[in-house]
Amino acid sequence: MSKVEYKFFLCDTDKVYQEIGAKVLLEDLQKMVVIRHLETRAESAYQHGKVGGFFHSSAGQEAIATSLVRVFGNKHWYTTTYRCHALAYLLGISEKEIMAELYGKEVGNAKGRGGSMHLFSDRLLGGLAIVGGHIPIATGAAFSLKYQGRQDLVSLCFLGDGAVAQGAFHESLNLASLWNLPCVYIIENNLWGMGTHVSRAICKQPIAESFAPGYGIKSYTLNGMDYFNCYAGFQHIYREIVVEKRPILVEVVGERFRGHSISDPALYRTKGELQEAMKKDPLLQLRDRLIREKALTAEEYQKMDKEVRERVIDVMKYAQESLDPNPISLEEGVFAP
Ligand SMILES: Cc1ncc(C[n+]2csc(CCOP(=O)(O)OP(=O)(O)O)c2C)c(N)n1
Repeated sequence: MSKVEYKFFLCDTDKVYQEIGAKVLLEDLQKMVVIRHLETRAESAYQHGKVGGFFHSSAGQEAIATSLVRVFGNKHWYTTTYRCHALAYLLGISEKEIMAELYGKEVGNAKGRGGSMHLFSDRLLGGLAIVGGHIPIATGAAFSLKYQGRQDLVSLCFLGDGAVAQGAFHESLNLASLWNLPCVYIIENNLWGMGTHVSRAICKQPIAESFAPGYGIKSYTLNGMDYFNCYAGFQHIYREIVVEKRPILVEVVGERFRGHSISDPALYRTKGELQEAMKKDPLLQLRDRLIREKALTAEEYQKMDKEVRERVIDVMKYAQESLDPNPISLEEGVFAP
């Protein structure tokens, strides 16, 4: 595999730190800890047969959605893939609602019908499981915003590197450029599409930098392991899109720490490669920075981590004890023209 030279968005991390401030950074660190614990615990529940269907962890990628939602807030349209727990949580779906959905319970986010891959909210159009299938949906959301004259809002579309090989990606970029649609396409390049390395699936890299010029749109590449780089890049992108009202292609380079899904032991990656990736853990990097700045002590972090872990265990208990959907309601909410 040849090494790709990424030109990450240039930012002065010290300045970004000062601008965001320790209070907000501590909040975001805590959110990343919640996401990590929610997914770690849910994986163990899955292994104990309590959670069914598919399950995709975002461990290692938490800084991306966390910084983006911090910058954009929750008033825009969001669309994402099956790897959707983090975004759903960040957009306000409670830990209880998420866990109960994974357990298939009536009090779950989609009344137990959607499972791990289909979380949603009034702003999150989904958790959608067809690779690339959601990109035209996000593009349509951007079209509707433009049509309705909502100058203040944009559509934010998360996708994986594997989805770049889908026709829907290219069709969407073409129309978004042609019609000046306010859509940010965020490719979370975690280096793998299931067990296939990105270099064996996508003809040209860096992805955003290579493909955006063909559609006449701007691109940015961000370091997904670095909360500050993501924050600074997304802030720049937000300021740009509300003025220029043109689509933007973003590639955020990171690495997932777990297999593609729970059933994938990730044998295509050596232990050494994984260890190298985990040394760059975005959550621990943010923690260490806050400790260096004396905004947090190691003891305070441990206490917070323990509190979150215990709360997530309580949430599992809640999910376990909640009612299954009543079989009589099986056909409710089913759209059949
Ligand atoms: C149209 C379609 N083809 C194949 C699949 C099976 N599939 C599920 S995830 C996946 C890999 C996608 O990789 P990527 O887009 O890089 O996202 P990541 O899982 O890394 O977040 C594939 C091929 C699918 N869900 N939909």
